[in-house]
Amino acid sequence: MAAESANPKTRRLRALLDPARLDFIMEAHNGLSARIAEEAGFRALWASGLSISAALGVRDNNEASWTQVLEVAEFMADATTVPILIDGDTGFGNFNNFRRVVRKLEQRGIAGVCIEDKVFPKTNSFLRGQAQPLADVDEFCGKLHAGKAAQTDPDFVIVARTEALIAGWGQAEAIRRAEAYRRAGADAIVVHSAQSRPDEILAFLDEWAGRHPVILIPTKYHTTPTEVFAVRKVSALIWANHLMRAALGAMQATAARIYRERSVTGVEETVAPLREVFRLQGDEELRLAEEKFLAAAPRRSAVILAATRGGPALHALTGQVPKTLLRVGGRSLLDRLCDNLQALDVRDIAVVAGYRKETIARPGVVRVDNDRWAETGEAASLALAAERLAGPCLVGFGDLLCRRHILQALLDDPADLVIAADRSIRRDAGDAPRARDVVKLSAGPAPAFLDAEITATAAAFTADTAAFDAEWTGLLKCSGQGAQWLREALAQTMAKPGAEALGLTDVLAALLAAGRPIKVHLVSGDWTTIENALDLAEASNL
Ligand code: SPV
Ligand code: MG
Repeated sequence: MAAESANPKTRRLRALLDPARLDFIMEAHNGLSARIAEEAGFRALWASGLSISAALGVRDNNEASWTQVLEVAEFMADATTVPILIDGDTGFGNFNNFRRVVRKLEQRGIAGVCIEDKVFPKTNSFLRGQAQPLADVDEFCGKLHAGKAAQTDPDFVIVARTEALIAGWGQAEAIRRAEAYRRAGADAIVVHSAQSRPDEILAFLDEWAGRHPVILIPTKYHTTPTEVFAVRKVSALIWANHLMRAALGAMQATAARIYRERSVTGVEETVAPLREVFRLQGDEELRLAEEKFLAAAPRRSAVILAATRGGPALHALTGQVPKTLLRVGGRSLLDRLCDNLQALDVRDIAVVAGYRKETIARPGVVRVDNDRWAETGEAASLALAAERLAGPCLVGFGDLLCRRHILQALLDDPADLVIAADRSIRRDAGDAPRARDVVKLSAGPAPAFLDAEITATAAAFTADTAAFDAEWTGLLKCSGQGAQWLREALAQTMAKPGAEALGLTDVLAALLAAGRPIKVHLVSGDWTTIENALDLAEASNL
């Protein structure tokens, strides 16, 4: 007797052949149905040729190639811990093809194969059964010998199935063939029947007298009580196609109803909830693995401040929507910003909304409401989203239009706090400064084409731009540490008298006052903010 296998699946399938206990092998036809069958309690699975080909939309006539069937069986094996007995049809060729099949099945984690004594290409036994030719007994025995010689796992199971009864060759021929296959090394015998009564099967079992393990497929004689087979020491019953047939009926009814009702609402409560789909797919395992293995790559987030309507110069355009929904080139400022952020792998985006907040509804973007937008400033809006300031995080204004490279440069910068500022301060046609927020740089403006060593030394809103070196774009990037500092500075700022009206430059000033260096990434154009209709018209030049 060969040594026991190290493979628990083949060991369990071999143990299941024990005639002392009747066991059940459940059909499955893909990874999902295999997992469902295992969860129901089945200790082994039948990779049915009929069900797999039906699920693939082809006939059970070897229309799917054996490697295509093997691909399906591999998904089933990956999805489960119980052994799979695969329907090997006629062995997919002669002894030589079957040898290769056995080796490949072992490699793909399949515990056993059942082959039937018909000729390639076979037809399902319940179709024109009497007309189907049987294999030559000696040729089939050679195939069994070759398969047994090819297996490397001592517990891999090869089952021989005779179709003698279905083909109308009678009891004696069924016994003769089963005995020949036993002698050729088959680990168990399947004797198949297409009759609705079990008489010919029971007659076979009586004459066979337990000389070797027997497996039955009671698809047609299904009303026979299971106990009848148990007392006759049948090793296992294969429930051969019932998950495929159950799915088929459910799909037909569901498709018809959805078509009829022109809506999916009616079926919503009869179909499986999505959370059950995700559970069966094993999403929980992936979530835990992500926690374990993705820790080094924190998620990038962004908070966009977009609570205001914009100044009176924009009121003609913002009667129905907040400023951030003004369109440039057919797309809103908010969509443009979010598209760019998402393209840069920023997954968690929150928008602080106030004026006409209900119009801000972008899938995948969280809305944080500032219902007191009319009386409060930027710092108050950001404070409402304070708990979202974590990890690499970008803060910006909803009326910003900028090219993606500016956002990318900030996100890629490892400094804890980085702002983007433009060396040239915006002026209007009459040369009057029209910058919103300005910063003073540690290195002064003139030679400062590169930003490596430049930090901000002051940040303020002022009409006196002469005292400052650059205009702040309104973009701030924080590392995890920077986000913590920002939350602290925000809390300090909001504790000040009159805090409700304060802006983000006040928060930047609080950061600087607390000794937190703010790196300045210098840009030259490629961004703008929208203050009036002319800005909007010119913005499409960007
Ligand atoms: C199968 O499930 O593909 C079988 C069993 O071979 S039967 O359909 O009864 O032939
Ligand atoms: Mg089959």
